[in-house]
Amino acid sequence: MQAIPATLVVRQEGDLLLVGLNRPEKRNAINDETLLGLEAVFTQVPAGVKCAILYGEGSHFSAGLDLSELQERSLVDGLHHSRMWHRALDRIQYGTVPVVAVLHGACVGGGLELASACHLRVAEESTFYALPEGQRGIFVGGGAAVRLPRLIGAARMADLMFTGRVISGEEGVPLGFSQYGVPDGTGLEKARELAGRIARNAEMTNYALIHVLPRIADASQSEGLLMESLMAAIAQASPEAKQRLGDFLAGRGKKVGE
Ligand code: 1HE
Repeated sequence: MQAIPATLVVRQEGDLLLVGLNRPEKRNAINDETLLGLEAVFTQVPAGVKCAILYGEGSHFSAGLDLSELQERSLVDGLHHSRMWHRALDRIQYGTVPVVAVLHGACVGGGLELASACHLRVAEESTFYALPEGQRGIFVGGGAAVRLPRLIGAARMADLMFTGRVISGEEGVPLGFSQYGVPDGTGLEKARELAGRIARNAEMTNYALIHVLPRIADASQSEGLLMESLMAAIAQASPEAKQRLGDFLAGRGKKVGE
């Protein structure tokens, strides 16, 4: 198993796992070592962890792909490299725990691709989104062509790449880049609050949201509806669901919004 490189910091806080990109002097540009480290971290999430938070040390979330490693690559190497990104980011999207990303400063190129593989995004005001691939003469390769249109729409993604447009953290909330916009310096606190709520969900609910909901979104209507029924039947039959429903009916459960 790949060791955790110094370009990542990983620590457990109770049932939360905090994973920090830790290459601030290079604006958390993601080199192969960091990417393989992320794959390893999300492949071996310790037992007892119920939710993870991904953030960036320093003044930016991530400046994307480490461009210094790109120049030397052949066509075939480029293909394998992109597939390596897909494999690593799939470990995040389809792993064992929901992942909340905390964004600030640059969230560009591969940094935006990484954020898109997480399940929730909290953006501080300083956040800015861009896909400089368009200006660098390359194309996205870390899954953005699939994941980003589902968040912001294909036309908006194309605009970012055609024109080099930069979207601010605040603008990004209604556009779907993030679900939460927060003042600078408060992203981790908000993520901890959200992760704490997520960690209290029934395990089967979180599993369904990570693994089943995105597959339903990819499926035809009739297949999607069948998958929904199967998942609904499995979830409602679990002892945890029966307990939670019973608690509510006995007046012990929380009301909506509590
Ligand atoms: C880097 C990278 C990088 C910074 N690869 N080294 N991403 C980009 O095209 C974004 C390129 N970066 C920037 O536009 C700026 O660095 C930022 C706006 C993010 C930050 O600006 P600033 O003024 O805070 O930092 P800086 O002075 O530009 O950079 C500090 C150092 O980080 C400097 O190195 P130094 O040795 O001269 O100190 C930079 O070279 C280095 N650095 N960004 C390598 N990206 C799976 S495919 C995905 C394809 C992509 O992601 S393409 C988009 C790449």
